[in-house]
Amino acid sequence: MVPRLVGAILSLSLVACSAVSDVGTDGGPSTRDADRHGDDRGDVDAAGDADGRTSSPGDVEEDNRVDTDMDGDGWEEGDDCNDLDETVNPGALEQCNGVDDDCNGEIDDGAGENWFVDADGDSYGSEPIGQSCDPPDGAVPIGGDCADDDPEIHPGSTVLVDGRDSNCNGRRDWHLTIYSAVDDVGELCMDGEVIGPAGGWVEGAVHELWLRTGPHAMGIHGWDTGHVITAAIAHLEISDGSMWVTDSTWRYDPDPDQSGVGKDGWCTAGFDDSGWDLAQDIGPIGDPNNPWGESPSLFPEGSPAHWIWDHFPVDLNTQYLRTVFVLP
Ligand SMILES: [Ca+2]
Ligand SMILES: [Ca+2]
Ligand SMILES: [Ca+2]
Ligand SMILES: [Ca+2]
Repeated sequence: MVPRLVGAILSLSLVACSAVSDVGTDGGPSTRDADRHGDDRGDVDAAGDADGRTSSPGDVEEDNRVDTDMDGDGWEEGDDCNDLDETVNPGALEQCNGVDDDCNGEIDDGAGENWFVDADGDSYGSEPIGQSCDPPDGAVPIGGDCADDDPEIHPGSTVLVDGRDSNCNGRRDWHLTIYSAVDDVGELCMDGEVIGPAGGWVEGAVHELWLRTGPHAMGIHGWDTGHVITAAIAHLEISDGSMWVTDSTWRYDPDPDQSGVGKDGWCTAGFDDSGWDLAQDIGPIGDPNNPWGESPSLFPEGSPAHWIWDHFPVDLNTQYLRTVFVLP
């Protein structure tokens, strides 16, 4: 109540003074100085509440009294639950400070962090459990754990978990096993990177690597040391049983000696291979009509992979074969 009394006394004293002088800047009675303060300002009763008193521009209430804003925060003392503290008023943001900052009658309400249950203790939560200044038991301030029963799986995880989305980015990790062979020699690439020799036709080669959900390109660059035949065979599989093998859907570069821009990115999924031709199927492993017998020996038993090549007889000493496959 003290601020209201001070305001009233102040206003009364101004009224008393104004009776002494009421002169405008032209020396005569002011036509503007309605409050008779003798200051020639356009003082008006802003609230229009007919209380006969001037006040600050904030006096907009029809309450017939002079409103005050002691702390200058724009909220008058009738609305400001602490008119001596400019950080406390109905427009303030509630903070975790033990004070009712926004004058709604509750302390620290709606302040603090959003908390999440973290069932597997990896510091990332799943289910939101609301906002508060103090963390509920076992809660963490970061959500996004797409597997809250596995501490190896959370946003930012660098652990690879076969068949799972280990870093919660919507893509699963897959461990691939790739069997390949080339007559005579060659190299294997995946998504633009050479991953190693493709293996010779007698045994072949086995490579293991990790890839994530989405499209990937695999390429085989092979060549024949005798300029007679170059052919290739490959078999990729993942733990859910999906497999991709060489067949007549693969494509080969009809102009394999072309280098430079024409070959840029040939082993990436985004490469436009519409100008490449479909490979020719020479038959599956073990086909008596092909020259390789049961080879290559490292391939899994019963592999449905087929030997493929670009054309026969080979009149160039090199071939590029590629395919794009999509991991689930
Ligand atoms: Ca105030
Ligand atoms: Ca509050
Ligand atoms: Ca967790
Ligand atoms: Ca987890």
